[in-house]
This record gives sequence, structure tokens and C-alpha cells, in this order.
Amino acid sequence: MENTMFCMQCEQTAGGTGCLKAGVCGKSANTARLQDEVTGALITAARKGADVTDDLLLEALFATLTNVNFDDAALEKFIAQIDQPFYDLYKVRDADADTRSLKTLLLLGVRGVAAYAYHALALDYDVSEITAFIRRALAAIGEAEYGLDELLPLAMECGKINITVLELLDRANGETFGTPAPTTVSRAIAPGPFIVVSGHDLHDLKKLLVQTEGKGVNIYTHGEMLPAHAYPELKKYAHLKGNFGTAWQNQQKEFDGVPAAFLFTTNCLMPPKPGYTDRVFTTAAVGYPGLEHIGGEKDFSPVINKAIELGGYKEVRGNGTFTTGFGHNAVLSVADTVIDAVKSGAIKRFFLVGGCDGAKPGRNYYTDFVKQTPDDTIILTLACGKYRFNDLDLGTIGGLPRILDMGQCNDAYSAVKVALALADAFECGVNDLPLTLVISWYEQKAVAILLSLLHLGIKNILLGPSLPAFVSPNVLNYLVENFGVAPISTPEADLAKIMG
Ligand code: SF4
Ligand code: SF3
Repeated sequence: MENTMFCMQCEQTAGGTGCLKAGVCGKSANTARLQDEVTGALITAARKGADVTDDLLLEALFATLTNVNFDDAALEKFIAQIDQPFYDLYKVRDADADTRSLKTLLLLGVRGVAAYAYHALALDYDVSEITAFIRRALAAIGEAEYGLDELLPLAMECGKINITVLELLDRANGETFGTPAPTTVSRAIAPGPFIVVSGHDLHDLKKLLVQTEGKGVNIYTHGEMLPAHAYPELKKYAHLKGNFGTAWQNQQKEFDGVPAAFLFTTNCLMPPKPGYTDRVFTTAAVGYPGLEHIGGEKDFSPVINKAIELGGYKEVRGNGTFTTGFGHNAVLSVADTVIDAVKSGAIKRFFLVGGCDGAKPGRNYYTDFVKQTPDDTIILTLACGKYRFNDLDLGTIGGLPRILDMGQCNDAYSAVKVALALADAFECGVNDLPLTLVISWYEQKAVAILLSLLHLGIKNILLGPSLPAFVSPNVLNYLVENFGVAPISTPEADLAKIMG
């Protein structure tokens, strides 16, 4: 077992079927085995009703997401803390194709839900309803007798509970950091020491902002942290300067030789290259062997000292801006304008082009798709897939930019809320709106969001860049027949079909 593994949880899985010797993501066979053991121990605990705290449950599950934790010692610590015999995940893999497919779908959805719940719990919000479901779902995965009839409803329920947690997180973020508002974010890096913060955890960012205040160290967001600039309680810090770099999959190139410290609060961490390994730090569920981990009381001094030691640039680097902060409050505050524009024909259609980014060349689809959308359409976007097109200037409609960045994948609730409000205003169902969802997926939070969209009954979602390897032919048929889920083809063909 030492040098073999089986992982098919993300979109870049080897050969589109499964990583068997080492992960395309850089995960070793041993790390994959330990992540299976973390999951297996949590399944046993759920089946026995053993005492595992919500903190431990959520952090341990978060650590098994793609590009989060590569550190065997950290995973072994989770296993010791859970302290239960492992349920062997190979039993799931030996089941018939459809059972295996649904159990995997449920497990990956649960991992996504756990990641979102982790952030809500970090802000001291009550996640007991969420963790109760997670335990029930984990127990079901270990149930040898369960088949389609039991697992399909649970997968749909996972989508429902994911909306509950996203709504909770939306409230938690809003009440803690204020209501996000449209914000222009600089992409220029000022001279002097700086820290680049990646991942989704606003709570960690806030702590770092407090600890760096008055120290002459600037803070830049990276990847999914970009929308942090839209929150009043974060943007009030003058040293939260701007955004560094682009999407997560470019980090090995963009971080190389940069005289700054980097802090990863969540996914997506890639194995660091020698040109910057000495300056990358992890916190929370993230880990990588050899990188310093900031745990416990979150004293970020090592990160701050490293930034000061490296000193930053001598002159301004880079230029340009991004715009973010079009959450449900911002969009719905101009709902009347939007509704009038739809009625008058000034806005013909909305596209939600959202989800994850990744390294595959096929992901150019999303750039080309957005570029080719007609001038009288609006593009709502969220999550890190937006880096494929958020530097484009597509103009405005009625004063509203044509590309509206609603935030992180964690803010998917905003998109749901806007869609439901529009359906309400037009007195129709969401599927009758002039709205098309064009979703890109990579990791397990996207799986949870996809289940949420299905739970809401949203049809005809275009999914890419490739379909999940864990979906069996029968499960795929079910999704196609009941929800019209379809793989992306070419931007030209898909747009012709949608607009026609
Ligand atoms: Fe492979 Fe993705 Fe699993 Fe990494 S997370 S081992 S790339 S399937
Ligand atoms: Fe991105 Fe990794 Fe999924 Fe939050 S940060 S969306 S891929």
C-alpha cells in the first residue's frame, strides 16, 4: 500500500480517471493514504457516535481538500486526535459503480460543506446543524447496505445543507466585517516590505491586519482573498493595499524570487519552488512539510519578520486594477434598474460564469466565452475562475459594469439570492429567467455548490472543463435527464444555443 494511492477527487485527476502513484497536485501516495485514514477514522467515529468536536471534525475534513494539506505529520496528528479505527475507504471503492459514485459524490460534497462551516465556526457562529448532517452523511458512507435509494436523497440533502452553511457564512461575514460594497482594487505593489495573503479566511486576514498595523508592512491579497477588499471592516486598514498576482495555478511562477512573505489560509497551495520556499507560511488546515505553520493563538510574527527581512521592492511594481464587491446587497440595491433594463431589453441575459480555476488549457473556454458574450448581457462571477476574465473591460450597461464579481466561492449564496430575487420580481421560476449558469469546477467546494444548485432545481447548467471522474454512467444519466446538466463544448456553439 505504501506506494499506491487512489484519488479522483479533483478535476485535474490523472488521465481523467484517478491519481494512482502520486497526485497531479503534488500529493504523495503516503499523504493520500493518511488523508484516507483521516476520513476513515471520521467515518468510524460518526458510525459509533464517538466524541469528535466540531472544530476537529471540520478542520480534519478541510485538510483532505485538494491543495490544502500535504504534511504527513499534521495528518497523523488529526488521526491521533480522532482516535478511532479506520473505516477502509477501499470498501467503498469495491462497491458497484453507482454506489461508489454516489458515496464519493456525498463524501466530496461533505468535504466542501465542512470547509465553509469551518469559516463560520471561526467567526463563532453556530454550526451544530451542519455538523450533525456531516456526521450523518459520513455514517451513511460507511453503511455497506446503502445503495441508490438511500444515497441519492442524501446527496441532494448535502446540497441543501450547503445552502444553509453558505447563508450562515454570508451572515457571519456581513455581521463581522460589514456589508461588502463595490471596490476597485489596485494591482500595483508599493515599495517596502509586504505580505501576500492567499486562501479564503477573512478572519485570519483581519488578525494579520491588526498585527501589522503601524509596522510598515503592507498586505496584499492573492487568489480567492481578492474580495476581502470589499468589506468595510477590512478595507479600513490603509495597509491593505491591493492584490498580488492572478489565479492560484500561476503561483509557482508568480511567487518565484518575490521579496515578500506569503501566507496560505486555505486552498489552493501548490508545492513551493526553491525560489520562494523560505518565505511561505501556512495556517489553519493548510500544511506542507518544511513550511512554517502558524497555529494556536495565531501569532503571525514569523510572517511579519520574514517580510521585514526581505524588504519588498525598492520601486512600484505592476499596475492596473480589479473590481470586486458586487455581493447580493450591492446588486439588489440596484434591482429596480436591473429589472427595468431587462424589461426594456437593454439586458438580454445574465450569465453566471463562476467556479474554480485550474491549469488545464481547456479552461481558456471561460475566457473566450466571456469575451464572446453579446454586449447586452451581464456576467455575474464568483470564485477563482474569474481570473480568466476579470481583467477584461467589457463596458457597462446602465452604469453597471458588465462583469460583476460577487466574491469568493464562499459567496455563492449571493448568486443564489440574486437569482431568487429576480425570479420573484418577474414572478417566474429560476429556470424561466434569462439566466445561464456556466460553471467551472476543480475542487470539492465546487462539488458542494453543484449539489446546492441541483437541490434548488436549477436546470441546464453547463459544466466544465471536464465532467467529474467519480460520476458513473448511470449517475450522469440521472443528472442529464433530471437536470439537463451538460458538458461545455465550444464558446461559439454554446452561446449560439443559449442566445438562439
Ligand atoms: Fe489527484 Fe486531484 Fe487527488 Fe491531487 S486531489 S491526488 S490531483 S485527484
Ligand atoms: Fe479556487 Fe482553489 Fe475552487 Fe474557492 S481557491 S474556488 S479552486
